[in-house]
Amino acid sequence: MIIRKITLMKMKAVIATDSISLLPLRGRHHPFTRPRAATLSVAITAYTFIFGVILRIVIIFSIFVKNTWFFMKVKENSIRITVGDITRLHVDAIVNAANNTLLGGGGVDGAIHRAAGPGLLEECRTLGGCPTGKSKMTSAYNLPCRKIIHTVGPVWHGGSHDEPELLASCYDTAMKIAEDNFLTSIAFPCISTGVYRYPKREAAVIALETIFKHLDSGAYNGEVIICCFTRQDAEIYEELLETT
Ligand code: AR6
Repeated sequence: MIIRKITLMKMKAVIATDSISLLPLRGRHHPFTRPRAATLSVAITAYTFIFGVILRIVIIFSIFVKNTWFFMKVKENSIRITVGDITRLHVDAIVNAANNTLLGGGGVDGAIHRAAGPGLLEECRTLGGCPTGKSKMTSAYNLPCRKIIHTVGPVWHGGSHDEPELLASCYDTAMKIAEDNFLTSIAFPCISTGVYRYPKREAAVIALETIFKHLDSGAYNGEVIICCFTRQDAEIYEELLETT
């Protein structure tokens, strides 16, 4: 019994040596060990090749398709409220509350154009404007973010002129652009609540509902920032988030 075990161990050792250096040993081997060693070597090569191919597919899929690394999220899906100037944020994209011409204006639109520089206006001239409720993306020029998503919010006329649907569509189309371009951090101002006079609380409810729809469905992977210009605006969002 002990002798058999030792013999078996020796045979395994021979096979292992064979698979490492098969060519130099050719012709000197026991007729039974050579074919087995060759089979083992072929099997190892095949497994290594298949494993390599699978690994590459996983890496390509995770980076380019799901924007993840080995199926782990690069950034946690989250929503954050901040107070300040949106033009200073180091994010993948900031959203501009623009008008139909996309050629600049006051409020956050004016701040973004001033900070981005003349290159932004030049690019915006090529876009042919934008309908209310829709969004278009440009480069960010001198801004610290990578992209600007311009959206056109509705002017408040009392609420019976499709204002809620149009405002929801602003957040929806901007998020869709972020998803299509694999952006993982996006900052929104409080669209339509300045010059366009949309009631702040109603606007915040629509903003959160639409953003959560994208986060919950998994369509968007990353961080969403609501960049409020005043502390009072931020408190509206914080209150709503606490009660949901
Ligand atoms: N960073 C963050 N939020 C800001 C900033 C800033 N730098 N500046 C203003 N806000 P508004 P609208 C806030 O009027 O109501 C423009 O002329 C502001 O406090 O900029 O969608 C366009 O060209 C408010 O909460 O946009 C259009 O004609 C929010 O941004 C029109 O105004 C939106 O206010 C669009 O009106």
